[in-house]
Amino acid sequence: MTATAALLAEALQAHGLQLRGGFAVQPDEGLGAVTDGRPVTSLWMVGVVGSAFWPTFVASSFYRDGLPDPLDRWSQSIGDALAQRLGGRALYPFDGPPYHPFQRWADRAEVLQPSRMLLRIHPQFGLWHAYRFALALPQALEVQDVAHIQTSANSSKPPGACGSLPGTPPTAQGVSAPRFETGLCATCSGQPCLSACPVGAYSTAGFNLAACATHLHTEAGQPCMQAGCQARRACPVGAEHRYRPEHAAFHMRAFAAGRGHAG
Ligand code: B12
Ligand code: SF4
Ligand code: SF4
Repeated sequence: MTATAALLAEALQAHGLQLRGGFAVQPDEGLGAVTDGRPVTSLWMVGVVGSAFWPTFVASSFYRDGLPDPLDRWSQSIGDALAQRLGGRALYPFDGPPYHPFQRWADRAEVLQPSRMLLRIHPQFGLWHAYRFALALPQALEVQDVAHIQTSANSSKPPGACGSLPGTPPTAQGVSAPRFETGLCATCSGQPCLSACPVGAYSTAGFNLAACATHLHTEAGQPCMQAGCQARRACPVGAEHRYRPEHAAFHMRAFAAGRGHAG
């Protein structure tokens, strides 16, 4: 593992965050230079898996200070400090519109697929993962870093409940997403996410945001508000990584209030 990857992995662990992967950036991708003028040559994705970060975040001043968007501000404090330490720039999923293409970047950084829920599905973590920031760095990404990150992320047994993942492991150049028609969702028995929403917000046609948002403000929507999206919870892949109720409720409150939806 290179010094950059080792430093990142250790620093993130202290916050309950995970180095999710990285990929080499081409000069024509518009990511520009870092502050001292060197070109950005690698992008490193940082995110959450399950509720691992929740206790650290809840213990932080950001959670308690009563100001808006505590999770975004917590993420910024960590991302900006790391970027400064490594001579790079931190990029955030909530900066926009226009937004940085985090899902497309994630596809290049680790083995993911699009899902019926439109979220990216991971063979081990299922739908229970999200991104907090990306670091655009002048340091080159080595194949050994990618191999190390992937080995760490896949150290426990994959679920296999909804089929196996046909993706290939990323290289330092990244991978394109495996085909949706042949992935975990295509082989999922009964596709329970599509029938679990009480107002049918998810279908093969996509996500009906208005139906969901309206429901969340009714009495009948309180189970979603308190325990998280029932459609997402119905997915059997990575079920052991489902968010804790208090963590899920935090995201649902932000989502229903139209104030971000960080996870
Ligand atoms: C706007 C936005 C929304 C909008 C619209 C989402 C949409 N699909 O269009 C709304 C408010 C509905 C929304 C809701 C949620 N979102 Co949202 N959202 C975003 C945000 C901020 C910007 C998306 C965007 O426009 N990107 C710009 C384009 C250029 O980037 P992109 O990588 O190409 O992304 C697009 C494609 O990947 C495409 N896409 C996604 N899946 C598929 C599948 C196929 C087959 C194809 C062809 C395309 C496609 O949709 C993306 C947007 O157009 C992203 C963060 C980010 N910066 O990307 C989070 C993000 C996508 N959301 C996220 C989450 C977790 C949610 C919620 C679950 C939050 C919650 N707790 O309720 C819900 C679930 C709704 C859903 N099923 O999509 C996560 C997804 C993580 C993951 N595992 O994939 C992200 C990445 C934020 C994060 N911090 O990690 N979201
Ligand atoms: S329940 Fe099945 S179809 Fe739905 S997201 Fe999970 S694996 Fe895909
Ligand atoms: S949060 Fe509730 S209403 Fe919204 S999509 Fe999920 S299950 Fe449906």
